[in-house]
Amino acid sequence: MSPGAYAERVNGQVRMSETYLNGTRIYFFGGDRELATVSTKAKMFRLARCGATLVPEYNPDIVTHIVIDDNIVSLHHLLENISVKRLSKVPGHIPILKWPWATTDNTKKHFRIHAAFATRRNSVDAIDYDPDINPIVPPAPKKGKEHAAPNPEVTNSSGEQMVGNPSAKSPREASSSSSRGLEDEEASFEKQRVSSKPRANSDPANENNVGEDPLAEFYAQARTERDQEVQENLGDGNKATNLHAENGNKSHSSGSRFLCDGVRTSAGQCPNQDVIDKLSELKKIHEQRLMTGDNFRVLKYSTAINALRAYPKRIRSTEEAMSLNGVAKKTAEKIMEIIRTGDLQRLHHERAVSDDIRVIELFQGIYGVGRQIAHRWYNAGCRTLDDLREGKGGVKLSSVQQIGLQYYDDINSRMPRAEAEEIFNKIKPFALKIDSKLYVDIMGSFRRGKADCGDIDIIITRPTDDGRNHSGVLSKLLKDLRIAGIITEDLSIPDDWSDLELCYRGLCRKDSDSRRRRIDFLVIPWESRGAALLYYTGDDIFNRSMRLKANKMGYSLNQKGLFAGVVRDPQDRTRKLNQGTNIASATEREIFDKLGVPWQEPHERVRGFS
Ligand code: DCT
Ligand code: MG
Repeated sequence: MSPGAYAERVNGQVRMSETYLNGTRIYFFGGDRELATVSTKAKMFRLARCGATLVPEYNPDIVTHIVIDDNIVSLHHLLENISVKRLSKVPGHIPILKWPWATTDNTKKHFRIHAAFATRRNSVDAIDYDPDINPIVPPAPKKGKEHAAPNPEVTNSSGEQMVGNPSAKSPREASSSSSRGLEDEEASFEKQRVSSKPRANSDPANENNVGEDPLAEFYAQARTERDQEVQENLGDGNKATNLHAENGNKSHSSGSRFLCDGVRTSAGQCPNQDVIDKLSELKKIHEQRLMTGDNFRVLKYSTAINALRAYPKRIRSTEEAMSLNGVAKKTAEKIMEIIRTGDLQRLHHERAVSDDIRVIELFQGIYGVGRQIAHRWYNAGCRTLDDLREGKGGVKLSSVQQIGLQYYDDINSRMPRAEAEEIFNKIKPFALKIDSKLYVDIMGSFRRGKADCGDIDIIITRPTDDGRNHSGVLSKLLKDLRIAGIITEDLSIPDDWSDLELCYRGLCRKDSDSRRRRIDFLVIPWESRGAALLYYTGDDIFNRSMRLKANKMGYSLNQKGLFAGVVRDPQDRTRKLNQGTNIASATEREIFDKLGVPWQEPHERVRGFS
């Protein structure tokens, strides 16, 4: 939903709880244009709760105030959004204010210090200066003397890969915001939410926001909206998809269908795959941008890509493209350009101006290198893999990154299915020799029947009916496989080898003449084997849909099981206040059943196209 549409919706629906913005007609710009982020929605919601009327589109004859999310929006960004060439073209009676202005009942008092752009402070003075209530503000520092405050969002390294840690991800995963755990997607969403909170007291003028999130009460509403939209994109909704639900959905939830509910009717390539490929590239470019501010584009293209994936026919017109969820006019025009010409000029332009992006992507192909590290190396002057090898600009690689660099091509190429099978067939007897009761199987794309595999995902567990378990098995197995020359390098090893739940990542090879291949061992407790099998089989989009459906039904699904009654901390949704009750985990089938999802064999669980 666009911010404008959300503004309209909020105007009609929100119950006013405070009145200090009564009579204002606010145009809010949170940096997003076609798809309103949770943060934007929450802020609009709050404005309306405090009495403001939200103006869906900037119109100087209507708007009384412009409020921007000052953490995200630059001057250029705002002007582009309101289609105005220069700031001076915004009439002087419309103050442009930073978000914190709206959060306290100080609206008149603080006009001047909340002015988003220094050059407009005077005009704001002219309209609203009231010596009784306007505080004396020290003059702005002279040009050249201003010290930029450190920006924690730029320097913050939380997005960086943890190298040599069990949670380190493959380069492929490192480049995506989602990570392996079913829980992680929500966690990453929530982290974004937390990081998008106004920083407590980040603005000295905002004396009332110390230590609390003024938006906390609005997130639940915004999250519900987000979930509805995600579901519309993942499920059949009102729009056509190439899915069908085999049995009527026995869902105890909203009665709508989820992507996981039906088997794909037409196997093979998506009819708009060429469009998806081009939009994916464009999305990747925006993801890689050094500066923040393009998040809304990333979201816009993600939504369009999801909608296209689920669309059963070749798109034929701009109108048809616009009928897809989340596809607005500009994106629809891009879709038609690709369909008509097989190309997208915008992509050429972006590639040309974005050499940094190409280099950063190249560096992210090194195992253990995330976006932040790649940026740091770029900023140190490195442009090629050889620059890194030579330590240009003082760049130093960790031992894992050195392995990633040494086997760059091997790690970044996919192996034929037969090779994965051959390697697995060598490994399995070593495991059974250690303990003949072990359950050892190959998961991921291999189990889904794909013709090529990015890595080998091996799951290990053991029944406990004889009073024994698989503690210590993995370290023995790896030792044997190293001696046999199958495991060649370790990338990330567990902390405590005796745990019943472990994750190991490394490199292996079929024989001494073969390429290195990525391999993961996932050791799991016997009782959670069904949930683990389900999760590690994927594909990731199918998993996401299962999890979303579970959430809608009030459950929580992860690789350990399906849980009922999980309570999350409302302030930090990544934190569970209790673990809930495990209601299904031993077999895949019981999880399907509890969720009312028709049983599907692994090869039928393909939802993505790549
Ligand atoms: N997975 C997931 N979400 C992710 C990543 C992984 O649900 N973001 C699950 C589904 C597949 C499984 O983990 C194994 O992951 P990968 O090996 O990364 O994927 P794959 O499907 O096996 O594909 P590839 O052939 O590229 O390894
Ligand atoms: Mg895999």
